[in-house]
Amino acid sequence: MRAEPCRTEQREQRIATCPLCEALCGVLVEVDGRRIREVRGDPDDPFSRGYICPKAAALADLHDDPDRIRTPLIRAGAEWREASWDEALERAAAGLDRVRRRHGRDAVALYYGNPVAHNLGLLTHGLAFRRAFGTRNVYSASSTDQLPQMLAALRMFGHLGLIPVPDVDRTDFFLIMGANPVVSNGSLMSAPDMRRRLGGIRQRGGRVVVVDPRRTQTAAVADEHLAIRPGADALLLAGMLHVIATEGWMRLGRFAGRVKRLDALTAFVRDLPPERVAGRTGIAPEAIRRLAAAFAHARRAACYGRVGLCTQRYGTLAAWLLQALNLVTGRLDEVGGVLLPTPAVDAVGILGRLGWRGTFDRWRSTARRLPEFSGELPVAGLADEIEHAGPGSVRALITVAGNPVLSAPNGRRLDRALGSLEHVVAIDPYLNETTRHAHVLLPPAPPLARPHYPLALGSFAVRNVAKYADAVIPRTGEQRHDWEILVELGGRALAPRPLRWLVIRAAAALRPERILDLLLRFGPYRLTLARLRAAPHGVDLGPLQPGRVAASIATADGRIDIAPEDFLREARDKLRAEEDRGAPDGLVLIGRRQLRSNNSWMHNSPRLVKGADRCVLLVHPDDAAPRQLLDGDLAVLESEAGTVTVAVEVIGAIRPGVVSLPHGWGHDRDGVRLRVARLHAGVSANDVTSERHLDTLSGNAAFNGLPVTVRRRS
Ligand SMILES: Nc1nc2c(c(=O)[nH]1)N[C@H]1C(S)=C(S)[C@@H](COP(=O)(O)OP(=O)(O)OC[C@H]3O[C@@H](n4cnc5c(=O)[nH]c(N)nc54)[C@H](O)[C@@H]3O)O[C@H]1N2
Ligand SMILES: Nc1nc2c(c(=O)[nH]1)N[C@H]1C(S)=C(S)[C@@H](COP(=O)(O)OP(=O)(O)OC[C@H]3O[C@@H](n4cnc5c(=O)[nH]c(N)nc54)[C@H](O)[C@@H]3O)O[C@H]1N2
Ligand code: SF4
Ligand SMILES: [Mo]
Repeated sequence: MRAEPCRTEQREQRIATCPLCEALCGVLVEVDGRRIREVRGDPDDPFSRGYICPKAAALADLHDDPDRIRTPLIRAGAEWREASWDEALERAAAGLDRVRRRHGRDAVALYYGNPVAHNLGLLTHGLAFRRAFGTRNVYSASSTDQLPQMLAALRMFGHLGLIPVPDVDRTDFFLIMGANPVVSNGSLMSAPDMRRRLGGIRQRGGRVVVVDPRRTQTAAVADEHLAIRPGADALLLAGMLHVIATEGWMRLGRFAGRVKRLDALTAFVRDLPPERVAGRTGIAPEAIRRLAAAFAHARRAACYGRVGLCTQRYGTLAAWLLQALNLVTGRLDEVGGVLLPTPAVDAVGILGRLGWRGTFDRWRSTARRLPEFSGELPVAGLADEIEHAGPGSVRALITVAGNPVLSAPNGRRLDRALGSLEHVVAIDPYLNETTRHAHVLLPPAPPLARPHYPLALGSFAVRNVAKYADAVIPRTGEQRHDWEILVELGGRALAPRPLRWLVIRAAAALRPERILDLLLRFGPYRLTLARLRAAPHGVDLGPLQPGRVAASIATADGRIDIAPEDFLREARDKLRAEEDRGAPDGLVLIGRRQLRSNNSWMHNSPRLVKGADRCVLLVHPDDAAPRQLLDGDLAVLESEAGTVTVAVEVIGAIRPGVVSLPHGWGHDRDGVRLRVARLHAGVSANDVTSERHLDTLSGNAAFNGLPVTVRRRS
């Protein structure tokens, strides 16, 4: 924020950015002393222009939530007691030190959750913290999310952060696969007010096509909806590429001469015509041909995929073929296609220049042999790493802004495994399903108490904008920022005793704002923090520029690999067999997001959870009838991994054979201190998802397309 001139009574208005999701909406926060009175959209924000979603107002609930933990807690048995920062940090560090000495470095695991991406201090200090522990057991929400897109980027472009964003405001044909941005507000595509932007495409005479097993809120405002069978996106894309290759519609545009192994790709798709993939995809051959032609011939077109595309068995193959489609139709790096932003701090570019372009499969996890990526392991294997109890097993865990008990596949099993650990430290503002297993809970200052700059997400925004906000209500002397906790904890646990305070002081002197200022100065616009402070609504840096992808290709030979060997092998060995399998004969489960919910952690906001319970299973009438299920009935949803009992909503807007349950619910476990959320507990979708049902290449969780049964609860 920067003090605004307008001042009414005690109230003051501060300008900030909502830190809850990737849309980066500008907000005006009215404060009264240390209280938040109101949060509104900032009409002068050049990016969001006043748009906010209902979650912004809930920032006030978050700030004032009596259940938000304000003092460090130490657990003794089932009891918690408040402790000073010094005692809690000392206890937390001593336990980590003990486990490291007894069982080695890898015995301490780290888990970084989704809010890390929205937290400046965790971004500036989190990587060093992780490095300092030197453990191979690093986990994050990435392996329940975008890992397939990262791996495809690494293999094709040589850098796992090189994920181009759709140029929504200038495209004429927007193909959306496995994403529901009208509800999620966009991901790896920061674009506030998606409804307006999609409307803009249609007003320009363009088309929006959504590929999704459910007729989502995004599909409802699109020109066409193709209700694909879950898990078949790679085959659909292969069918489209077949048409484009055989019709001779391929054009590489600026990448002609810089693409290798195109013949291998065309050879692969040659015998996957629409007629062959129609059965498994559930999409008629004529519709696939029509889609391929429309995409190839539109003046400007962009294909975009997200969580639904990634979290399936062939997520990496789908992410690869999606980018191949953009590339062979000349959409990559062109206006109205998919482009790379030029953010004021080019985090992806800086990491690349420092040699950190990402790695894959340098080692495998001990128990499950899941592949490493960029020093991390897939979280689907974490329970096994704890439970195998042999050499190298995990004995301690640090969670930072994560709730894997509700967010990782087979959370029930992980829940049990966490209970067996010798030492757990949680850096989190809530005592929830995961952090209840902590021995020490270290609560950070709330979001509006910290400065905000989208260090990571600027690289995925649909327009170049720079925006910095100071803390709306600065933290008190008693509160600690996340990054300060990392510095103190890391220093105490790892630095040799005589050097400890020196290390901590030196690291603490590198404040996130100072680092940011430096990065801005060396950035493409030579900005400074002072300059951004003087323009609190944000600085518009213009539309995305073509040519950035071409300039950023980081492969050894400078060429794009359009048919990476290991992808092609997997596609030949497994995906082809899939195509012959046809439709699954029973029901399959998919997930969904909800506007008034944010993964697992906003359900303690009274204004967000009010109204009808939202944790319901969507079932098509054709599937409900034979099971004698009526709207509102309780059903037992069961998979190989587990069972939940949940109310059903019978609805036509989902493909027959598919049922949908949102994740992030299930707040009625013992020891959870979320009084509002408990009243709207719901069930956890991840008590049903399986830690064995993974993307075959990357080990990413395959939440979607999981075989399940549904029966009426007797
Ligand atoms: N079935 C199913 N499961 C899914 C998904 C799905 O689509 N279906 N989606 C997956 C995806 S995409 C994601 S990203 C993951 C998310 O998975 P996670 O990141 O593990 O979980 P979140 O629900 O985001 O929990 C965030 C945690 O951070 C805490 N927190 C919030 N803000 C801060 C902060 O500023 N500092 C600190 N220290 N803590 C904070 C909250 O209290 C909460 O405990 O879930 C995944 N799980
Ligand atoms: N309100 C709200 N906003 C959020 C979040 C939230 O929890 N609530 N979470 C944030 C996070 S962490 C993320 S990563 C983003 C995610 O952003 P999105 O990817 O837009 O999120 P989802 O709504 O999960 O969309 C996934 C879609 O994929 C569909 N789907 C499922 N299986 C398949 C399949 O096999 N093929 C295809 N083609 N589609 C399939 C689902 O029906 C669903 O509509 O949202 C972010 N924004
Ligand atoms: S869409 Fe909602 S949650 Fe996301 S940044 Fe905007 S106001 Fe915040
Ligand atoms: Mo996510």
